[in-house]
Amino acid sequence: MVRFAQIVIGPAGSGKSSYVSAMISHGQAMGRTLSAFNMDPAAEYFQYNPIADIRQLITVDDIMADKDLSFGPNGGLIFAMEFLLDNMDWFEEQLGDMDNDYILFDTAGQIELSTHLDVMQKLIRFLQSHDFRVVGIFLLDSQFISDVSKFFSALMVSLSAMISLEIPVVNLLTKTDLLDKPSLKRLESFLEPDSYLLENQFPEKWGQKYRKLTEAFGQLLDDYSLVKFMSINIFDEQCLNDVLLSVDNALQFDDEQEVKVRDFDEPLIDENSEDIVDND
Ligand SMILES: Nc1nc2c(ncn2[C@@H]2O[C@H](COP(=O)(O)OP(=O)(O)OP(=O)(O)O)[C@@H](O)[C@H]2O)c(=O)[nH]1
Ligand SMILES: [Mg+2]
Repeated sequence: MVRFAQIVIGPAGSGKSSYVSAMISHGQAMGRTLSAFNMDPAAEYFQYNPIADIRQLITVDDIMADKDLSFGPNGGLIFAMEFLLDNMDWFEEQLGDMDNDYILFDTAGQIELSTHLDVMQKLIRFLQSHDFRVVGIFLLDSQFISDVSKFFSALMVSLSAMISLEIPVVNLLTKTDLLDKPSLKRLESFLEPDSYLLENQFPEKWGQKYRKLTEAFGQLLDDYSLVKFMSINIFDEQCLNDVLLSVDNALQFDDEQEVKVRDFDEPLIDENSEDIVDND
């Protein structure tokens, strides 16, 4: 059995739930079945219809209302995710056991779940041990390109998530429908960030003070080409198609489909029986 998972991560408000919703509709339009699993215990609103929802197990509101626990929203979220890890039989039941299943996991905005806590890593290991091929989708609001130091810090978050999750990651710059023409043009140079971009775009003062750090980070990006972005406009079907293609590639989704088609076709190829029909 083989199944496919997209783990959608990214800072708060980067467009994770909107991406999941747009991808599900796009999949439907293409005749493909993509499903959504809501993994955000504090979610209030999303447009898709999930096959499973962590809020059926636990919500951050319930935790915050518990006087004995007395957690705020962030502590509450971490508590909820750890509660999930203690209840993996519930998670396993929700996943079902459908061969070739393709699930998008919509996660909470607290990126620390993927960077320096091991919650997401443990969930990914669990999925992998249950026949899932897993890819991370890291979303970043394209507004970040207007402030290079914010973009620089987001690159480090993406890199940190990639390293700690140990899965292939597709990085997406979201909400490009909101960019004007000059910003769209500027966006191009951010898709493959390298030392040249970092050196040339940094505000002079910051650049001088942290020049060595900037150079070292730029060198890392150049040497390993670790962080590349695609831009995504969720209102553009062609763009959704391009992104889905890249993600499918990372998951080696198509290889699996070809094998399945061949498996199915093989019994129909029977040259002898065609000869018999011709002779008749
Ligand atoms: N114009 C535009 N707005 C978007 C897009 N994606 C998301 N938004 C808006 O940005 C806001 C946040 O989007 P969400 O999809 O909820 O973002 P999220 O990452 O799931 O947010 P959290 O779960 O709170 O971390 C909402 O108001 C969306 O309508 C986009 O591609 N274009
Ligand atoms: Mg969301």
